Amino acid sequence: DYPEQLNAGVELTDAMVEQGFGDHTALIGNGRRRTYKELTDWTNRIAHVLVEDMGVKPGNRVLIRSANNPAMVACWLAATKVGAVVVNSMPMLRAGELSKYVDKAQIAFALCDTRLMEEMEICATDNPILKRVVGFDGTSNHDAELDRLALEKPVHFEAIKTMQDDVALLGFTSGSTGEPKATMHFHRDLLVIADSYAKEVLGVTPEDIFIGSPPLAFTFGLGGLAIFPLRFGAAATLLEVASPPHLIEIIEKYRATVCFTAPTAYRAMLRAMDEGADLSSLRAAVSAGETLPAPVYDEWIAKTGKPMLDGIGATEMLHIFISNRFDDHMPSCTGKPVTGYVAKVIGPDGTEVSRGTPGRLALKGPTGCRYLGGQRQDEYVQNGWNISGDTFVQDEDGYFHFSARNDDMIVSSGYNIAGPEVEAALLAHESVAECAVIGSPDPARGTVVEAHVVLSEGIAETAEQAKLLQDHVKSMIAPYKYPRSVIFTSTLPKTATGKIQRFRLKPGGSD
Ligand code: 3SK
Repeated sequence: DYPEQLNAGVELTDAMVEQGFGDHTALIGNGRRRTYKELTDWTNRIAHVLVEDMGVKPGNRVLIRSANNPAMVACWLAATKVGAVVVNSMPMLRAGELSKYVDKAQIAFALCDTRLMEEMEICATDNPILKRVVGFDGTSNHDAELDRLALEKPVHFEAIKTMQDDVALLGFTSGSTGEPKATMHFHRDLLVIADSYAKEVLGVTPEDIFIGSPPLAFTFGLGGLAIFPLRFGAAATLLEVASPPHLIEIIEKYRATVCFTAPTAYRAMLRAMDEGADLSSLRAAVSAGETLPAPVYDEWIAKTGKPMLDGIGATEMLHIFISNRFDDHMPSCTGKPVTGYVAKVIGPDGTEVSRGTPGRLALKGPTGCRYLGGQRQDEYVQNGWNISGDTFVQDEDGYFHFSARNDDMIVSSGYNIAGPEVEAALLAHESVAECAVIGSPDPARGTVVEAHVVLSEGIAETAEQAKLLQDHVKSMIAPYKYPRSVIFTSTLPKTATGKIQRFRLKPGGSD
């Protein structure tokens, strides 16, 4: 139960100070610690800038472009306090990708880390609807326009009295088509995920120190690295570079207790433990975003004595809705629904299938899918059930086991990559006649992006040509989406009507 009048930004800052957490560490990042009181004052100053200098009004969409750092969290909270609708974006996005966000969400304002301004400015030039872009200093040296303006503002701000079901966040997700879609989430939703999953499954306490790799622009990261710690008076450690070695170094340095990352990073942690790394401070290791291989789960228990908590969520549902528990877990199993959520497995006709039979996962709960603009809403929500893009099996005891994704999404090292988007980038190169992109199994990353390419006549199939195409993709779309494997071929498998049969390119996928 939440009051009708509710502002999630206020609940995660001012309300925490009022509850006595003012002197507790809230954020650690870029070599500094900030208490809840400092974070609250910081967000209030930025809120003044948003309203008084930028002219942001309740309901306006504000894009935030940054790597994970305290300044990004402060900007997000401040924009939430002024009743704006925040659109967080990944730092790697190119101008063309940002333009799609701006167009789809009708974004008029942007706050951008000055180190990432180049592509933002190209986007602003191409999109007159984006009327004001203000830079902030992600290193928190207060050396940018937003910081200079904020320093002159008072630390008190009368937050906008939003209602619990006012939209606070637009989470973008690229479906199988690579076309980004925005999912709307209310102020209430931002708190529900903490009060359900984080409380029930993780049992967060003010002594916890969170760490992890998912971008705050991905709702997995926003929940795990900002909302969950701030809701319970705990601390969040924010890493701009979250490569496994850095993650390990910072876990050791701050004695982090709760980690959110993907199996690839946990595998690196296991190897680091063999070399003497001390990760004993971790009491909770949450794995999501890609399938957790049983050997990683087994080895983690053997080395730490604690289970790795596998879970599944979706941007449409905001966060994790099925999870293992500390006292109820097994390998190759995603667990049971989080408190407040109900799940079932359905067949093609929408009715529940019998236990042990694979089918589509359907969910109901306190959060749910609301696509901006409504397109595809009827596909995702049917008869009040959210139909996820995953195939699951529910066993006789009620546990859910992942089988496969239903669409063309490739999940590589925790990143969701839409194959068609990579294909479009490849096809934009003059040397590419045809191509098909698939996910290919990889021992280190789980899956990698693999491009099957038919070259234009006269172009040689060389390693240099493959490298050229990889660089070309990196220059067009976020570099993590580039095909790590490029296979040249003279033809692609097709149906009689000429549709490329990607499944036939996958291992064991021939007829
Ligand atoms: O499982 C996922 O991919 C996910 C998506 C959004 C939020 C949280 C999670 C775990």
